[in-house]
Amino acid sequence: MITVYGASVSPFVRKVLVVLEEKKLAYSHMPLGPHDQRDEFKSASPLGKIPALRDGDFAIADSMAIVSYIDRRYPQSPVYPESAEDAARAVWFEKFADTELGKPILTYGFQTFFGPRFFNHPTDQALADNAIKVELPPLLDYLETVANEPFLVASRCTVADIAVASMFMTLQMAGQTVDAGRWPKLQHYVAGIQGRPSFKLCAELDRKMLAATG
Ligand SMILES: N[C@@H](CCC(=O)N[C@@H](CS)C(=O)NCC(=O)O)C(=O)O
Repeated sequence: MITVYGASVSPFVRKVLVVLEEKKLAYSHMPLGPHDQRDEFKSASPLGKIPALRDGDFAIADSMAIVSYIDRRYPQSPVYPESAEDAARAVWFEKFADTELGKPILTYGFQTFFGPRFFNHPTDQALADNAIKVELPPLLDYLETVANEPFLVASRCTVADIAVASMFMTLQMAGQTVDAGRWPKLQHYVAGIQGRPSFKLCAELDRKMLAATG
């Protein structure tokens, strides 16, 4: 049985949960936070980061490594495309979402929402403003040029869409949406991916967790 460690409010955990849902795999979920001290998590995540995954005797951390494992171990409804070109494009978008797009979104999210709410961390408004007003817009300008279809790569939902839409869900949790006046194609594209049942399930998990943590 697959076990996923990590709360769904993390965009990286969400990515893994959505992949498992899209592939219709059975799994159990332990919605713990980073640096949890339980042995079964610590032995799966050497740096204490979420997500981590265990599948029988095998354990691995990092969403990219996890999704790569899941897709090869359970090949049904693959989230990485077959052709060399499309597979490379999917990895491009996955990495772009996790790192370049993630930097301003996670900075903004931590400063304005997650830090104050979960870590008693005061907001640095200058840092938050710089992330949302200076760092993020050029990245959205780029995405606007590629968000012409329902999917970014290969005419079906791949890890590219899952990683990008997952990161935008974190931005939404911090109270910001993609401005449809400035980035209309991107806004429409993100709404389409987030309308999938796999994303709706994660949104419900987030809602329940936020309700439970007041
Ligand atoms: N590249 C990693 C990033 C994971 C990550 O940074 N997770 C955050 C939560 S969103 C975390 O555990 N942070 C704790 C830390 O950095 O010590 C992945 O894709 O899984």
